[in-house]
Amino acid sequence: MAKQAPQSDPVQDAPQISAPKHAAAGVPAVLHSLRMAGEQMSARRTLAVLSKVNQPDGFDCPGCAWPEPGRTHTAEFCENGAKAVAEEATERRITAEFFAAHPVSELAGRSGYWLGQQGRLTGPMLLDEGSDRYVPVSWERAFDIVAEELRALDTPDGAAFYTSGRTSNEAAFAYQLFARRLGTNNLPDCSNMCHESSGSALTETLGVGKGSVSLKDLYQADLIIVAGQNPGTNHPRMLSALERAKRAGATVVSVNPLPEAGLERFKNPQNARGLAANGTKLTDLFLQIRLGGDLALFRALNQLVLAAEGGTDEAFIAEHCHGFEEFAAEAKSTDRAEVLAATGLPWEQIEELARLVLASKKIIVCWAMGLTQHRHAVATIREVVNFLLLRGNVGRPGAGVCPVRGHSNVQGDRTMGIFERPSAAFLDALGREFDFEPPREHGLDSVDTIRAMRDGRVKVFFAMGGNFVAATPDTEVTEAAMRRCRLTVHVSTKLNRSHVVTGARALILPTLGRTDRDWTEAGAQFVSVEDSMGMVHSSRGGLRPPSDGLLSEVAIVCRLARAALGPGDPTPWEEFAVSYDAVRDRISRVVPGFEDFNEKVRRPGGFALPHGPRDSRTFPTATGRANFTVNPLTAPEVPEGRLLLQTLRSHDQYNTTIYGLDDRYRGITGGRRVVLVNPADAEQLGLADGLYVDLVGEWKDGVERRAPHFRVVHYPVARGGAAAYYPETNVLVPLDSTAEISNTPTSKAVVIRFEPDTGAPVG
Ligand SMILES: Nc1nc2c(c(=O)[nH]1)N[C@H]1C(S)=C(S)[C@@H](COP(=O)(O)OP(=O)(O)OC[C@H]3O[C@@H](n4cnc5c(=O)[nH]c(N)nc54)[C@H](O)[C@@H]3O)O[C@H]1N2
Ligand SMILES: Nc1nc2c(c(=O)[nH]1)N[C@H]1C(S)=C(S)[C@@H](COP(=O)(O)OP(=O)(O)OC[C@H]3O[C@@H](n4cnc5c(=O)[nH]c(N)nc54)[C@H](O)[C@@H]3O)O[C@H]1N2
Ligand SMILES: [Mo]
Repeated sequence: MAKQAPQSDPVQDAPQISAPKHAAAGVPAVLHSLRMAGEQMSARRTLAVLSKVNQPDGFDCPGCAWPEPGRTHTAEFCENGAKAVAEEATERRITAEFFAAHPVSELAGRSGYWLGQQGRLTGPMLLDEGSDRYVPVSWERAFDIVAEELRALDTPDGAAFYTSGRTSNEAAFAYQLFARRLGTNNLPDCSNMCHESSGSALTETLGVGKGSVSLKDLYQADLIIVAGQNPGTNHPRMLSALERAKRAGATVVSVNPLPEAGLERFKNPQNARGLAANGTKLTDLFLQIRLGGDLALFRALNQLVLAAEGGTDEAFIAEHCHGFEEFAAEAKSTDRAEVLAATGLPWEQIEELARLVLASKKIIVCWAMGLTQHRHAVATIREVVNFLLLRGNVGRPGAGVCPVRGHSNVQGDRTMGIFERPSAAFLDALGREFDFEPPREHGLDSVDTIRAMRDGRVKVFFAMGGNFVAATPDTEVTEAAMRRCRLTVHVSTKLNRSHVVTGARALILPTLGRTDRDWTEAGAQFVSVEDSMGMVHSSRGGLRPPSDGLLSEVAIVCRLARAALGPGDPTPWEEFAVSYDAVRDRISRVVPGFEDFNEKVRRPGGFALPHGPRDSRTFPTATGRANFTVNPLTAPEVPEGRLLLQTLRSHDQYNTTIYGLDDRYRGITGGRRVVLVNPADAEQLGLADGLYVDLVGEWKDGVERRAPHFRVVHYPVARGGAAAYYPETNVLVPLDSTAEISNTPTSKAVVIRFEPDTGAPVG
């Protein structure tokens, strides 16, 4: 029997606080994930689906982008992967009756959690102009509506095509081809809000905007620095890799304003040590840095390495690098007082880390949103690259850059051409293969898309997955921008906020997820994905789809393309829709590294994409060498009486999808409207633990941004900073507050003040 979703909105925000934990995973994690799965589906289905996660004949976990170890394992998933699977494989269903019973105006008052809990979408739905209810619509009519609205635009640039990072390589390739055939590079994606800063910094310095290490490198490293990342929650399988690295002798350093439980100690539920004892201590040195202090930290480290006798790899620098002299002059001038102020760290700790660095031959730096979502994020990551280049830690085993990607195929989508600023080489190859002239003018990223919708320049918004209005900054501005559109369309698996904040007309196009079987006239199809370390492999779902009314993402793109481009378009969309091999053949001729794609993707475990810096120390940069860069020391400025807020994830959510209200490791349950403040700052600001306050954003545009009704929690965060969950706090992130160069919203650096709880409605 289908599982029933709760009818009333269960979110009663009443946070309960207990002491933070000091270890991650272990048996409670396993039990928790099984309980969550049990709420969504039968025990038989749970077993059937979980036995196929990350197995060679199964599907790629829709959770994070952390790679799978080569050999197969009895269970190659984690607690949060199991939650991601259960969320998708749920037996709950949303039918036409649901939409008949719930007008959009009512759904707009529901929490994101409630919307997500209603189950899988089962048929295409249309919200017509002036109507308050979604009604069923045929696929043909739905595609015709999109085609009509696209044709009504003055220019193809009046449309934007967003992608979230779960979309397969095959769907992504077809999707970008469609957009470019139509004539626009408006291909914003979630990466714009995520690792864009990493891509910008790495492309400039190393020539490839991706990580340069494999799992094997991690196991061989002497020193692993994990900065601005919470793997215990967001990449739990990384903990097994760190555990293995530690057993092989690695030292692990974590740099974070919060003592995250997952990094402190790990109880691996898959081995005896994890089941019985206290688990493995992961972090050898914890640097509790101030928000945004990482640039200063790496500058100080570089200064110390430069000052140490034999500290640098001179041969590597001479042979492979460019710009060393200018960089070194700047780094040597680093002012200690500025470093201490920016990092909040004792100088002895920085020296201790420098000693570890000088004692290590092979170093890897891992990072995620704690580094990428700051105003000076690109400069910070460039300085990380300087740090690694100094001692030759790029392009040899056990060493390199490791930006840990978020969505399970966000890296692959970019490889497939989901990018508003494609390279000329990519466009040339695409144009050659499909015999057309792709648009050359750069398109809009996520932030610029919001501006364009706000200003009436973009009138059709199309999303391949994701939850754009909830994931983007400045919620009120973004929602108003969406409402100005002529048409908003979402290809989705589950209901979310973006379906109920719409343009004049709106469409929901339900699609197959990773866990679903995908059959076409040509037989069983599979798709492919690329993980955070550049490994490409196949993914094949096995479950019966939630309804017969669903199309795959590939089929949706192809049928839409035909409707919009007309019968005269020479692209074989009909063939692509039924045979993903046909799409892969084209990819193999357009995207470097995908030669013989159809053969290589069928190898168990898949194949590795080439990576010049990693494979042969060749650097496809503007200078043809690895570039040192000069990054003036800056840090966020916070006026008296204010704190800097970072917006982060709880243990019980996947981005805007809320699984539950249990942030177990941080000891916060039963509610999400909490703000974590250091007790010493709290005392100065008169913020008693348990007090309810409004968070008020301060930004130079003078606009008041208010997030009402947050419970103050005294928590060991670094001084001067505060932390609260995303997406509840996105209302506070100004649209125009973005990172230099990458244009990524500064979600980890929002200046706030605290005001008494006004009782304003919680949005
Ligand atoms: N279960 C689960 N898994 C996920 C996701 C999810 O929501 N749930 N999301 C996926 C996605 S799309 C992504 S991008 C990743 C995100 O993975 P993370 O980047 O780990 O996610 P955040 O919760 O944003 O955590 C940021 C971490 O950086 C720290 N931090 C914040 N500011 C700074 C700073 O200035 N300096 C330093 N050194 N540290 C800082 C925070 O304290 C926190 O530990 O996870 C992916 N995996
Ligand atoms: N304040 C703040 N804002 C942030 C961040 C932050 O740290 N702080 N992090 C940013 C980051 S790193 C990211 S990546 C973005 C995330 O932004 P998005 O990727 O846009 O958001 P998600 O919440 O991951 O999207 C969830 C929705 O995707 C749909 N979905 C799930 N699986 C599939 C599928 O297989 N196919 C299709 N078509 N749809 C599917 C479901 O309908 C679900 O509701 O948010 C960013 N926003
Ligand atoms: Mo992300």
